[in-house]
Amino acid sequence: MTIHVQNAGTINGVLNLSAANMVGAPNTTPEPEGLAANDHGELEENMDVLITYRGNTVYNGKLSGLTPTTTVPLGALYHGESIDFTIVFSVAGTVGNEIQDDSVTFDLNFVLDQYQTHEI
Ligand SMILES: [Ca+2]
Repeated sequence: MTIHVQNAGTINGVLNLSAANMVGAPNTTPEPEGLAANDHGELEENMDVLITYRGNTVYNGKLSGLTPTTTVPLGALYHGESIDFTIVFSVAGTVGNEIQDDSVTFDLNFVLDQYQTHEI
């Protein structure tokens, strides 16, 4: 997905990302899962996330690794600037039945902190 962000203010900033309210659900279990007895929704543990900002990879890991306390520093967002950046969600072909019909919901939180001389 492409996300458009804009610093409509008059001060340069540094944009940070975190996730919150992540809830996975098993829903139905249409076919046996290796851990069917413990099916708790394994999608977030098996979904890969690649976040690229200004051509730089700023996060490359599991969706479950994005937590309210895991701040991903995206980078500078200068006053008056607007940019698009991408988040790619994917699941490796090696993942088995454990994610069938699983779902996950979450929020993405963006925080723009005022520019500090040492950060940009
Ligand atoms: Ca499951």
